[in-house]
Amino acid sequence: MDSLRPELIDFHGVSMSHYFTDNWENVQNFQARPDDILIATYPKAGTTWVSYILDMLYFGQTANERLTSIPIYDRVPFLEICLPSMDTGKDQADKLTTSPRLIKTHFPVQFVPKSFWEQNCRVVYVARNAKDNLVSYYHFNRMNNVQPVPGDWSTFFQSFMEGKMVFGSWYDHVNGWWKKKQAHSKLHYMFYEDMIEDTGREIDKLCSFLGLSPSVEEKEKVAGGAQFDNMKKNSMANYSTLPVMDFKISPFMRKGKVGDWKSHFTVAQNEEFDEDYKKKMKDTTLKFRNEI
Ligand code: PPS
Repeated sequence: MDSLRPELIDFHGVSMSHYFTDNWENVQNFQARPDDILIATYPKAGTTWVSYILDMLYFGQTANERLTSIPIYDRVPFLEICLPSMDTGKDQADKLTTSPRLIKTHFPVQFVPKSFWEQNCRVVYVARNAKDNLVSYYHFNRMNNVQPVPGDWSTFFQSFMEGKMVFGSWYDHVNGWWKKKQAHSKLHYMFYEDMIEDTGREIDKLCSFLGLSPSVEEKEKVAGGAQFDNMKKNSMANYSTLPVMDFKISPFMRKGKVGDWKSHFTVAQNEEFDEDYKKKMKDTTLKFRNEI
């Protein structure tokens, strides 16, 4: 499996791995439809959680078989992914028969295929505080054989601050999408921490953005199914069916918490991180919560 591990490359000024750039031309030419919904995130910010919620909101009532037999990564294709001996995410998205189509991307905003903007599609962006995002990404790279070798914790910690991660700098990503929100009214920018604090409230906000009005029972069903413990034991949501991941090293549904960074950062690392963070985030109105 180690032979699958890619190197980081510089791609149009963003650190990437070839698994997400090999299909670049086709992905850029992807034809979005006006009712497509793009779920955009920096890796490990809560993509699967929000994908699962949207999928349940749209199809949870009508398509029981979908929930019990199709893994979330097939229900919500990952647009730019291009792995050996698997359908590309772009082909998977093209083959979707649902309406709307739910499509996942980790692209920084400038890489998103232009048809999503031309078609004025709805976009849901999920952001997570940098410290927990870093920790989650570290464990993900340890267990996922199609991610670069993470190195030890302190190496990974430095690389994160330098933006040397697949999909580039967290700082550029969250800020790039935040700026886009000012220009594109159909972009719902949400936070992992808010979801942890009050999932029901965040589902309500999502529904109002999407123009959905589920019954109280439907909403409770969605919120219940999307609870961490339930998703963790649901083989259609927990990625246990994907062979490139080694759950013996770390599970995909790992902790699902705000503040786990405290059990990873040393005091010195925390100070270094905060100082660097202030510089990188000085010009933005975007605010994160590292604890709730
Ligand atoms: S990926 O690979 O980028 O698509 O990963 P992504 O889904 O964005 O992020 C994975 C992290 O989200 C946590 N997660 C959840 N937290 C709370 N509740 C629910 N239901 C939930 N589902 C996924 C998951 O555990 C990963 O975070 P960590 O901190 O590693 O546990």
